[in-house]
Amino acid sequence: MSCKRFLTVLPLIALLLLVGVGSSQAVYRQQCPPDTDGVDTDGDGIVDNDNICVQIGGGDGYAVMGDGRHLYTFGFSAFGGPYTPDDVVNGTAPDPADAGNMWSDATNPGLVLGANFPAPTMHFKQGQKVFLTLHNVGMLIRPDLFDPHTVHYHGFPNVAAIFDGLPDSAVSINMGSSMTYFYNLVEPGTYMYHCHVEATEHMQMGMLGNFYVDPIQDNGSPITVNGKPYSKFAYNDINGATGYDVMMPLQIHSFDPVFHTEDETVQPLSFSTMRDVYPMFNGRGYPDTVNELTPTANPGDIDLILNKEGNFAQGMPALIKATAGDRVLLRVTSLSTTEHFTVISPSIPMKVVGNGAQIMRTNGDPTGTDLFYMTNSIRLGGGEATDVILDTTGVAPGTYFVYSRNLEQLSNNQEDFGGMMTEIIIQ
Ligand SMILES: [Ca+2]
Ligand SMILES: [Ca+2]
Ligand SMILES: [Ca+2]
Ligand SMILES: [Ca+2]
Ligand SMILES: [Cu+2]
Repeated sequence: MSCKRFLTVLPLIALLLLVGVGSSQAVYRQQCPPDTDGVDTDGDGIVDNDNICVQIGGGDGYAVMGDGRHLYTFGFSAFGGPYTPDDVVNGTAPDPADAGNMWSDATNPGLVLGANFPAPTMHFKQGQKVFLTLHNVGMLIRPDLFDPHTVHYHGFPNVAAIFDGLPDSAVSINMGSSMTYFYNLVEPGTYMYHCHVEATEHMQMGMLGNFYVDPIQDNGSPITVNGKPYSKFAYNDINGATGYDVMMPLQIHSFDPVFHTEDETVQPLSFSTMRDVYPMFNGRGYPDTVNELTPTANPGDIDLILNKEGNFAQGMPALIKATAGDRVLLRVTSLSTTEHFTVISPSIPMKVVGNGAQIMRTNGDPTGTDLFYMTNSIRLGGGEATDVILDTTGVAPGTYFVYSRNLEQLSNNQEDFGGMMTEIIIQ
C-alpha cells in the first residue's frame, strides 16, 4: 500500500477503535474482479460465477478454554461483510443477522476484537478462483505490537511466491494495510491455513484455520457404492470410494497459556519452553467440543456455543452426528507448533483415504491403485492432513468417541478429563 493511503487509513482506524463501530467497509479495499472468461471452471454449468471474493481480518482477541479461562490470542476473523467470525467463509449463504459485525461479534462476546480461533473456515470448490483479501486491523490489546500478518495456504502450489505468505519470499501485511491473495483451485483436498509471520509465535497464538476444497466430481451424477448413491466426495475418485454423507473438519491444535499470558502482558516470550496444556479439536477442549449451537434472538443466526459455565466459547463445532449407515468424512489437520498427536476412534474403524491433500492412491492419481487402509489411530505432526472415513454401517445407535491417544492430552490445563476429545452420536 502506498504511504499516502496508509496515512489516510490510519486515522480512520484510530477513530473506529475509539467509537467501536464496524461499518467501515469503505476504509479497506479488496480486489474482486468479475468472472468474464466465458468458461465454467467449477463445473456447475454457470460461466460467470467462478470468481470467489472473501475477506478476513488479522488481529487479536480472546479464546475461552475448556476450564473457562480466557486466553489472549492473535487470530483471523471474517470481515467486512455479513459474516460472524464463525461462519464458513465460502462466498455463499451469508447470514443477514450478522451484517456489520467487524471489530466484534456482538452476539458472541467471547470472541471480541479481530481474532477468532479457529480462523474462519475456508470452504471452496475445485475450479473456483479465489481472491482472498487480508486486512491487518492491528492489535487492540497490544497496540505496541505492530506485527504484520500473512495468509499461508499450507500445501497449496501457488502461481507466484508473493501469494505464499512466507515472510522471506512474500510481502507481509502491516497494520492498516490489505492485500488480496489469488488462488486458482485446481486440486481438491483437505488443507489448512495460517499466518506465517514469526510463525512459532503467531501460530501458537492462534492464527490457524481449516481450509478444504470440494472435488469437481461433486457436480456429477451420484455414484452408487454398495447399493447407496453418493453425491459428495472427498476427492475425485471415479468409483465413489471417498463418497460421504456427513463431513467434519477436525483441527488439532493446543495452547500454552504461559506463552499467551507473556504476549498479553508484554513479557519476553518463552519459545524454548513452550508447553501446550490445552489440547483442542476445532479450538475447543472437551466437554465444550460437544456443546451444541444455541439459537439466538436473531433469525437465522445460530452461532452461539455456550461452554459448561454458560460463557460463550469458540463457535466452531466439533460434535459429529450421523445416522447408522452413514459414511462420515473427518478432515483431520494439525497445526500444532509443539507436538505430534495420535487421534483414535476405538469403536468405529477409520479408513484412511487421503493424506497431504491427495487421495491415497498411487501418485495421488484418481486412476491409481487404492492405498487405503483401515486403522484405529492416525498420527499427525504440525502441517499434516489426513482424511478418514468412518463407515457406520451396522453401528448401533449410541455415543462414540474420538480422542487423543496421549492420555495427558485429555485435560484442560490442570483440569482432568477434557482436552482433545469429541463425540460421535449415531442415531
Ligand atoms: Ca461456474
Ligand atoms: Ca468463469
Ligand atoms: Ca452468523
Ligand atoms: Ca511478535
Ligand atoms: Cu500473524
